[in-house]
Amino acid sequence: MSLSVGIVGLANAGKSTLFNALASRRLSETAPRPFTTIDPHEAVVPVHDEDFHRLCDLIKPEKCVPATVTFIDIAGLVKDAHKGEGLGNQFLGKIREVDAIVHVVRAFSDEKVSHPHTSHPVGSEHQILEDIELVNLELELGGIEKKPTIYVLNVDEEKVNQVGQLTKLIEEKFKGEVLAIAGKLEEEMIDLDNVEKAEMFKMLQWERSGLERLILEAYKLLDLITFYTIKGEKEVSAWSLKKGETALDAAGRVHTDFAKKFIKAEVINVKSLLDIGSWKDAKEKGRVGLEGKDYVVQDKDVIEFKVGQ
Ligand SMILES: Nc1nc2c(ncn2[C@@H]2O[C@H](COP(=O)(O)OP(=O)(O)OP(=O)(O)O)[C@@H](O)[C@H]2O)c(=O)[nH]1
Ligand SMILES: [Mg+2]
Repeated sequence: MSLSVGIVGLANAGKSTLFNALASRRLSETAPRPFTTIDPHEAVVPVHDEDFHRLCDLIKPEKCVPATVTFIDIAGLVKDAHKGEGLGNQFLGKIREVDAIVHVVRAFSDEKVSHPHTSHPVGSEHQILEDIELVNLELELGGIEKKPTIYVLNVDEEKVNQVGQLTKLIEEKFKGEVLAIAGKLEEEMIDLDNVEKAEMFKMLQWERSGLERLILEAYKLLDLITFYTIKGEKEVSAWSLKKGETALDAAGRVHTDFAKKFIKAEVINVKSLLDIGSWKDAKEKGRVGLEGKDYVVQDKDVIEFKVGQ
């Protein structure tokens, strides 16, 4: 299971720009005209996870498979999309199936990029709130049930740390999480290597990229946790699970057969395993727990499933 997130918003809000940044590739065309995106695009994005990287470094398997989030970029919505205006309506079906919505809101100023309808100054609070209302109304009229939503304010880079008030207002008014992200800058950073990126973050006084914040927020919003499996020296994998789900659910996530033939799960927290240094030592020290199918999986558990024939 990869968590799926649909990117919605008005035409020209910067959806494809954000999508490309997430995908680290320019999969969707972006342009300063509305309706640049016609066909929906999907990108499977690995979840950044320090512990997972450390676990891979420790085990050194042939393959490391991170947990992923699938993002779907669709055509921009316009007023009366539910009546068939514009293109976005055709793809609302895609949004029906996703676990969460990222609602991109234009908050950057750029005269070259037209806004599809507003009579307010672009970048003003009025325009931003009106845009959100309009898109939410179209989603509702288009028959999309209310889903967990992250509002992404697509801001100019110097505003990323300066929209606290507006963030609060939107959170209260629309009951969703709000993140300010400089979409264009994040897209431009696709071309930088990790050292250059780190320098850039330092200069901008960012702790982490907006994209990482976005994925973490999606995890939080959907109440997800991560667990890890180690398959001999072959494969270390990270998986997502809903908080409160059991060892049996986790087994089913890895393999339907694992759930059917589940006997026991050997479990250790990743930090303990990293401290101890090897599975064998951890077992000898009695630090690996033996759990039944009802065990509630904890965030960052490393699990070895014991299954029957
Ligand atoms: N200055 C500035 N321009 C941006 C930003 N984000 C996107 N743009 C520009 O705005 C234009 C529209 O961006 P897109 O990502 O194509 O917008 P979209 O929401 O996918 O648009 P449609 O597919 O037409 O609905 C492009 O020219 C982008 O380069 C930003 O943060 N700042
Ligand atoms: Mg687009």
